[in-house]
Amino acid sequence: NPIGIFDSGVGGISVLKEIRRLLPGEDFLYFADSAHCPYGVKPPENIRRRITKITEFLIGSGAKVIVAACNTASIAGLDYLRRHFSIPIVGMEPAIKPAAEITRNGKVGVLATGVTINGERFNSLLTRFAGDIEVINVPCPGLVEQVEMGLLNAPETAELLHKFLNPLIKSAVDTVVLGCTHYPFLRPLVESIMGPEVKVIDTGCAVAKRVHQVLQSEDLLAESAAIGTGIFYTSGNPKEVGQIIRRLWDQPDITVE
Ligand code: DGN
Repeated sequence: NPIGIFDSGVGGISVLKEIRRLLPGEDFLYFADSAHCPYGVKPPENIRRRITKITEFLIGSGAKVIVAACNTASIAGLDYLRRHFSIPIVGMEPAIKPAAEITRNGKVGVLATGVTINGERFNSLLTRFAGDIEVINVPCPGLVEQVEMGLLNAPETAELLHKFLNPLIKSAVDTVVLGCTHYPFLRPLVESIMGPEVKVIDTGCAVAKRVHQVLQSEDLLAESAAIGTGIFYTSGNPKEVGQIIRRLWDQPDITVE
């Protein structure tokens, strides 16, 4: 059976890539909720309603595990999903713990959506892991939309990023957390603005490892040695969204429905 993975849009593909790298034999179903993107400015109840529908769809299509490849959805509704569905659900969380471990000057910047930064789960992450570290949170409205349009390197995207990164440069952070699954696609731009001394981290790889652990412990790992199959679904226009998906998921032969 496939891994079911979803995001408000195409951002979760950054997580899917890590899962494919670690578990190439697994089939997947990816759901991009493009018609309701961005989640980052919506009331948490609306987000919970959407992700419940999507999870039902993925389970109905045979998913053996669900990956909420969206920090916003995980902050707003992971506990909720876990209460409502009995199959394993893996979620995202901004990389506060690793950032606290690697920072040398005790100053960390977090880029995420407003819902994530204001979420209770995020607050408890800070309480648990940030300790004495100074964490500067920057909500980044508009950035998800740039990625959804495939504008990974456009001047307007760079301009927006300059604006969001400016407070982090001023505070001299040495670590930047990409707390939204869309942002790893902007990593080259973030790195070039912050300079080589600053570490830029996300949790895609850790989440892939967690998926592996969960599948292993539930005895659900794919047995075939062949590369797994994948289907992309979108609540938006399959043609338009398909174009961006093909750019971000640079493997041939994909289906977008
Ligand atoms: N990819 C989502 C996240 O990780 O938070 C973006 C949410 C959104 O749609 N704004």
